[in-house]
Amino acid sequence: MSKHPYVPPKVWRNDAASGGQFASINRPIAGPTHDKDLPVGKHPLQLYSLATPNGVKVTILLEELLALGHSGAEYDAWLIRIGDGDQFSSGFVEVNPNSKIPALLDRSAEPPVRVFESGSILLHLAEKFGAFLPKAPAARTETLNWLFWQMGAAPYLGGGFGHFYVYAPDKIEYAINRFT
Ligand SMILES: N[C@@H](CCC(=O)N[C@@H](CS)C(=O)NCC(=O)O)C(=O)O
Repeated sequence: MSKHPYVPPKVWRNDAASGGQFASINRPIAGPTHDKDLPVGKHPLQLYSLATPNGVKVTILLEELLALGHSGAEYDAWLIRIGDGDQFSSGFVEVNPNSKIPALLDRSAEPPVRVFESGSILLHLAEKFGAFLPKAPAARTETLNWLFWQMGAAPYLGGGFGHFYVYAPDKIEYAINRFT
């Protein structure tokens, strides 16, 4: 719980106890907390993810590609339990230094290409398979408009609203109104 009235300190320090339900994730520092390699399966695409709204974007695209007949989109899906800190393993941090799912390792290239940020993964897959991203300039731009909107605007505002409305230990009218 935060203290009232809250006066922001001159130098902010991480106080994990004030982090509410998500204190164990979204660490304000980078780097691995433990040494552990990621598992690798038999397919060229290795997906390290979890069924959150950011995670499912990638799984949906992979399944749509497979449904269209792109057999190269076969993938191994590995569960990353963010509540247990799997995103802070040395292996995961090598694929995404920002320690967030989804992350993809494209082993069809040599050396393998790491891809993180769900939007970057969607673009990588769309370009790799020549699908779901029109070639005509205007249509391509319109698609990218919405790709960037769903990366930069929708999760920030929707996530911010949900966080302050439901999860925040204190209900802050200003924050709720702003994100709504
Ligand atoms: N902008 C990123 C957001 C990814 C993200 O926030 N992932 C969350 C789950 S939805 C996560 O892995 N959180 C773990 C943590 O922050 O420690 C993307 O679109 O890939």
